[in-house]
Amino acid sequence: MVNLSPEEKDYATAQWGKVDVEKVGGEALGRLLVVYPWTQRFFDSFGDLSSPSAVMGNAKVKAHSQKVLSSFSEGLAHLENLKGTFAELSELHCDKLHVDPENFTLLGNVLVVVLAHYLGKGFAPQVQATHHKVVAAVANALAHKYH
Ligand code: HEG
Repeated sequence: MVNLSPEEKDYATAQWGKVDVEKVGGEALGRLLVVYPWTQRFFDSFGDLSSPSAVMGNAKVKAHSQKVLSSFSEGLAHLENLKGTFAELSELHCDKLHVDPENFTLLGNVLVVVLAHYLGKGFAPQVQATHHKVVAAVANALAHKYH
């Protein structure tokens, strides 16, 4: 369970409802691959990732980010049971994909940066704190089945 007050929960859900998930998601995954280039190793079937503009324009990156972000939204709808919601995905990322869970934290942080960009002046410190709690809780849930 996430340690969010009822106000923070309402707030996180409401804010997320306003976000253009397609845009924010594509931007976040693309930026993860540019800012932390070693994360590209999981996506060697994605084609051209040779420059920031290649990454940001890569159709497979965009398509994959939609999967990631819709699953993230699913998490926001189940803040009371994140571990259950992400149990299968946690197993998949551990057993099949071998993704180091540190990467969930990196993606969460990039996502918060992208949200800051979109929310502009609305990104008050308490808003930032709320979003950080949510991404940290999702990262934690995704790492839960690792062994
Ligand atoms: Mg993961 C597949 C969700 C972070 C690497 N990821 C997937 C899928 C979902 C998902 C829903 C599709 C699963 C399926 O096909 O059944 N990923 C997801 C979330 C988050 C996350 C919610 C964090 C918020 N993933 C993540 C990170 C990496 C990664 C940080 C690596 C740096 N994911 C990864 C890879 C695949 C998926 C390599 C398989 C991609 C493919 O080949 O289609």
